[in-house]
Amino acid sequence: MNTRFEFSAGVWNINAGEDPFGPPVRPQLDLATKLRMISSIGFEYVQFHDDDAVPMSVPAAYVETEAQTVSKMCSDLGLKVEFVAPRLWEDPLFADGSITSNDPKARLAALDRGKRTIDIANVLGAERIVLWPAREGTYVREAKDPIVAHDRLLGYLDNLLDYDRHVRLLGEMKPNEPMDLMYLPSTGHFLALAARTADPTRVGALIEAAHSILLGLDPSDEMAFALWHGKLWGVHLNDQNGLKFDEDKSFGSVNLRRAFNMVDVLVQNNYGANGEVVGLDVKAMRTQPAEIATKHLTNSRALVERLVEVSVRIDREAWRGYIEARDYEGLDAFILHALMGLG
Ligand code: XLS
Ligand code: MG
Repeated sequence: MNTRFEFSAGVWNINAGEDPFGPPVRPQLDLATKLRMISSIGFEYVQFHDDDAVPMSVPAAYVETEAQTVSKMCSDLGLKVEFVAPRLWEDPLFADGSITSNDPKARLAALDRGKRTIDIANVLGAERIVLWPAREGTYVREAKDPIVAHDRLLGYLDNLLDYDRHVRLLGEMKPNEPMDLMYLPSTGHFLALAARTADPTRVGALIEAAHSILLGLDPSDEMAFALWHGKLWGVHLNDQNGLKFDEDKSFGSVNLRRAFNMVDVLVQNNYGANGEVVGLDVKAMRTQPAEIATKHLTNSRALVERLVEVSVRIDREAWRGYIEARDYEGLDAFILHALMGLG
């Protein structure tokens, strides 16, 4: 069992509050300020998209030098880098997807970008590359050949595994948004693909709670499934109020019991024993004043830590007793009472 987690946040988790319906409401901050904020609230790790670390405008010959500058900024603040993720969804060239695009130019650009991401990660000291295949799906199903699409996804993983012999690839799957329908919508789909790669030992998963909820699944069961495979190499804890857009709400803010079950499965199965950390992919509300726009992160972390205490203190013998008696009504109330501090 692990009760001492290290925490990680993406630089995108400090933002100016823009959404698809409105412009920024807080000042746009530069990378150095965001890193200082993440470090000042006591987080041990930071996560980057490739262009958060090295903007795409930086010519190839200077990527390494620029990444070294970012690496120094992090180490000066005592921050370690958990992963780098290629942003394969923003460039207009990727409008129809990148890895599965019908346009060979887009597919080539996706591969170049994946390799560039690995180069950056190597300088930043991160062996994990997270793939959120945001546009690898369709707006209308007839637009792509699904068999070919899966071949392309497999080929992409194999190419990156071959490019760097140490890199680890973590699929972060999500069933929808921005596309209507995604290929490989769940962790299970991704792990089935991983098993067919040239080196399955270097392909695993990062599970985001909100994404599991969007699938209609219980995130703690999804995490348990990946743990059982030895493949849970990252998590994005957050919350989500039902089947709507990806809300990235503070951890536990919608469903405390669901949050407890996630923490409990991580604690009881020694998550973190191989260097895994707890990522919080949460978004500050648009209403939050700039001076206090890190509370979504600090509150989420505090909640994880409190739920770790619940997981440690809960009376496991009483819990087992309810199971043995097949008194699931009793177990139901027992868990609720524990979460209310009455247990
Ligand atoms: C979006 C994803 C994204 C990834 C990193 O839904 O959660 O933020 O975590 O690319
Ligand atoms: Mg995420």
